[in-house]
Parts: sequence; C-alpha cells; structure tokens
Amino acid sequence: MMKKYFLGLAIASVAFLSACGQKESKLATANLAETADQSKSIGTATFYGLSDGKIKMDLELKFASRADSNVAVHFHEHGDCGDMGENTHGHWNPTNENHGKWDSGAYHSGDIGNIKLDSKGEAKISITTDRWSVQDGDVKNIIGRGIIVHGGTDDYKTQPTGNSGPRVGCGVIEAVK
Ligand SMILES: [Cu+2]
Ligand SMILES: [Zn+2]
Repeated sequence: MMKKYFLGLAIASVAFLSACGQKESKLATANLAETADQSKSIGTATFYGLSDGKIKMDLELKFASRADSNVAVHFHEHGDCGDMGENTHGHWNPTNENHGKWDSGAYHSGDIGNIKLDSKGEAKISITTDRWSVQDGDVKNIIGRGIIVHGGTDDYKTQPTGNSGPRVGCGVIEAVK
C-alpha cells in the first residue's frame, strides 16, 4: 500500500517537473521596421523567460524587398531608430568582448549574426541564452536596446561591427507589461 503510494507520487512529480521545463513567459518584444520607411514592418523579435532563468528570442523576419539575400542582425546600444538607424550607435557590449560569432569564442551579447532570407524574404530563428535579462540595473538588461538589421554579411571579424553593411531595418526592445 505505502509502496504504491510513493511510486505514484514519484511519477506525478516527474510529470510536473517536465511540464514546468516548457513553461515560458513573454517578457519583451521588438517590432522591426525599415529604416528608410518606418511604416513598413519587416518582422518581430519576441523574448520569453524560461524556468531555468535563461531568455529565449524568437526572431521572425518578413522582409520582401530583401528576398533571397543575407541580412546581419545585432543588438545596438540605444533604442532610437532615427537617422536611418544611426541613433542606435554601436553594438551593445555589456561584457567588453570583441565583435564575433554567436556561441563561438568572444562576441558581443547581441551578435545574432547572419540570417538567410528565403524567396519571400522570410526567416525564423530562435536563440536561448543566459547573456540577457530584463532586470533594471543589470548590465545584461536588454530592455531599451536597439535591434539593427544590416543589408550585408557580417564577417564576424572586423572590429567592432563585422563590416555588415547599411542599416536597413531597426526596432527597439520593449518590456511586456
Ligand atoms: Cu549592427
Ligand atoms: Zn558585435
């Protein structure tokens, strides 16, 4: 009788934990638009908090005028898309590292890198990391940062930008209230 009871409890806790592992809460979003015409949407970035404390970004691009080409995406310091995206200034770099390739050696915490757009100009990527937070006062806080879409290819080497080409798209990371 007791044995059966404990076994049942153990199975129930495993089921509960694995369900919790999938739990996500929406923390922030960025609406991306063309820098040349901010009324033209080119996609969204949505940030979710995971139960292990990491943050996941789902980035969806719908950039028809850039179909069948490569774009490069970075988080930049400032959340101001004015002056063709120049007002976002340089790459956000809270860890004082060199510019580089995501998940390999040194890189800025917003060096998302090159994304291939399909024949409709669409692409979807997901990134999960512990390099981001949404906490006030935390150097890792992504709220208020700019996201820049460049119309070229990030070489992952040239400092401090990757020589990624013109700033063709931009958005600001905003907290979900
Ligand atoms: Cu950039
Ligand atoms: Zn960078």
